[in-house]
Amino acid sequence: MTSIPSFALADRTGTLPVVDLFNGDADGICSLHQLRMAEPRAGRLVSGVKRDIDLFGQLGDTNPPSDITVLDVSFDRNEAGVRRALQAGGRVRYFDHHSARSLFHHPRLESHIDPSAVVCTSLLVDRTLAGRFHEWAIVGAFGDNLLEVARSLCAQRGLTLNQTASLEQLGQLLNYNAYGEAVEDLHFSPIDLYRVVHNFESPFGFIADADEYRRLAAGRADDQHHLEALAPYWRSIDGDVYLLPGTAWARRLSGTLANRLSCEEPHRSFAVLTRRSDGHFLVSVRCPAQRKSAQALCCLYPGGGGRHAAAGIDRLPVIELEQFIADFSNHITGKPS
Ligand SMILES: [Mn+2]
Repeated sequence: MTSIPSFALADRTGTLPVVDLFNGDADGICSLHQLRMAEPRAGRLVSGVKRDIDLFGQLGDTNPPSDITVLDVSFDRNEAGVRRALQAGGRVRYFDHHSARSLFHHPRLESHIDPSAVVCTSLLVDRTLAGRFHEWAIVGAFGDNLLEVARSLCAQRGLTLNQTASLEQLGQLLNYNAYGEAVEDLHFSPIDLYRVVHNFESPFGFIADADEYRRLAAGRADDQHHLEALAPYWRSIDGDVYLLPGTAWARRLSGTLANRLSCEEPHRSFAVLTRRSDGHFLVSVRCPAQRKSAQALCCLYPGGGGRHAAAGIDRLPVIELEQFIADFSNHITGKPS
């Protein structure tokens, strides 16, 4: 295994405390890993589950001016935090691929933001570093499900099909680790996982030597066993509704289950309802692209939204379950819109 020699070097700016905020998924971890291999700095790490993107919120209000790097969380959701950090006299470096309508200019704000559908944050960092740790950028792209992009980068680099499959699997496993309602649901806190990843200059070294890699693979296989016994709560010709229990494995798999069902039967619609810790439901809906939109259905409910083929509802009250199923049924049997 190849270890990074040392990352406890002096902060380049010399004066400001260093803070790194990163999404807890594969893309966030692979972005920070590349950046800190190129520019080693020891600082405070801030992260969370994949859906926890309000990372400035974790910093609190009474911080000294800091040198803050932000990776793979929406600028729009963190704009206020960026402004606060700059007003306090700090500096902010921002890498992301989500929409940033509120982006502004400031002499101490450096942004690398590109919402194009063929990039992810790991690839933006890769661009800045001129491809120095390209294989880790590819892992991040696989984690963000940019399969075609990542596979063609592997081919350009001359990786074998086996190596390509290994990087794909690693991206998926790092990404799988980020799903849950809270960090307690995850196998590893994203900060701990990042610290392990950061010992490996090559992803192939991590795959070969990291115990965490094996534990993630085993954990995912274990979680997926639960799905074998799972039957739909409600069925019809055009689609099914699944109810998952309020357990950690269900919260880890709920997003990927909906994707998998619609991949297996692309002509049908699916709703996956997972019990939240407050007893209500988190809902994921997938509809065939040529039929009625998942988004239109979810938008009937408060906290609902998403895209045409994939949408969700943050919190569906338990007492609305039967109404939701009736709406789902009407929606998917309706004529194509
Ligand atoms: Mn991303």
